[in-house]
Amino acid sequence: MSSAPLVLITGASSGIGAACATLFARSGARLILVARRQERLKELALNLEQAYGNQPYLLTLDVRDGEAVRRVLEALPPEWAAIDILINNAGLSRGLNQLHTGVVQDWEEMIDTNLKGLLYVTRAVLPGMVERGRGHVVNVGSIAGRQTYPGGNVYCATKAAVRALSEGLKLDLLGTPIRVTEIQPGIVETEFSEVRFRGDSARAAAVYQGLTPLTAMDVAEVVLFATSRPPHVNISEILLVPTDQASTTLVHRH
Ligand code: NDP
Ligand code: 8X3
Repeated sequence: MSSAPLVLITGASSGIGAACATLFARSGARLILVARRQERLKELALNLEQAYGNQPYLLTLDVRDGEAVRRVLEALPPEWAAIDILINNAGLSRGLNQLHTGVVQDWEEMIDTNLKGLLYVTRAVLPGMVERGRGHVVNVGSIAGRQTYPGGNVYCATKAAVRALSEGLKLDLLGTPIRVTEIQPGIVETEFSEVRFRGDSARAAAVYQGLTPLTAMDVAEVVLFATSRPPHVNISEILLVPTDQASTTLVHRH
């Protein structure tokens, strides 16, 4: 890989994606940043420019729109087309309902974003990596993909699917130099719970109360580590949790 890898990050407008953008910019990478909120991306780009002289390429894109994803990524200017590292991070949860009281629209949103969105982006980027004989796909899964928790039903299912897809990618890419890593965080304090509880800040804050959660930077550091190993080393998966978290349901609150 060249000294300035080209890194595409989905969900870069907030949380783990924004932290990855910051760390990769600091490490000298060139960045393509994807999210729906253009203003957020512009604000981040300004910060990266001021801090590191980094000028990312911004894509205001909804990963659920498969046709748009294909069109926009196919039309990348040549100097932005040879993506070395794809970080499939865009994702969300909606609600914490029991399945039998679940909201179908919430299910659609989680499946369309966490699962189908990841597939659309990967399908658009991966052929170029295979053709060039280099590349690294990082999928942001979750502890929730390994262990379901009450009310997590569909969200956990999407993350279990991310796990299966990461494994499938590794199998399909065997014999190529392309690497595949799945990062599985536990509780990370980001906008995740605000989104899950649709702006109910008190309920969102309660998720992180009395424990020391991971920060988005903690996760980004692991992503940077996994993607900076020598070419013969593939970090297949990493589960990282706060010291205060033993499982999805067992958390120590002070
Ligand atoms: P945030 O809500 O802070 O960030 C989510 C990011 O995803 C935002 O940048 C958002 O941007 C983007 N996004 C959501 N939907 C779409 C879409 N349709 N198209 C493009 N971008 C989209 O949460 P996190 O940083 O915590 O979440 C990042 C990933 O980490 C998710 O996959 C999440 O499931 C996973 N994760 C989070 C954990 C946590 O505890 N926080 C733990 C384990 C995994 P915009 O709204 O501008 O489009
Ligand atoms: C996000 C972490 O435990 O809230 O994937 O599902 S959890």
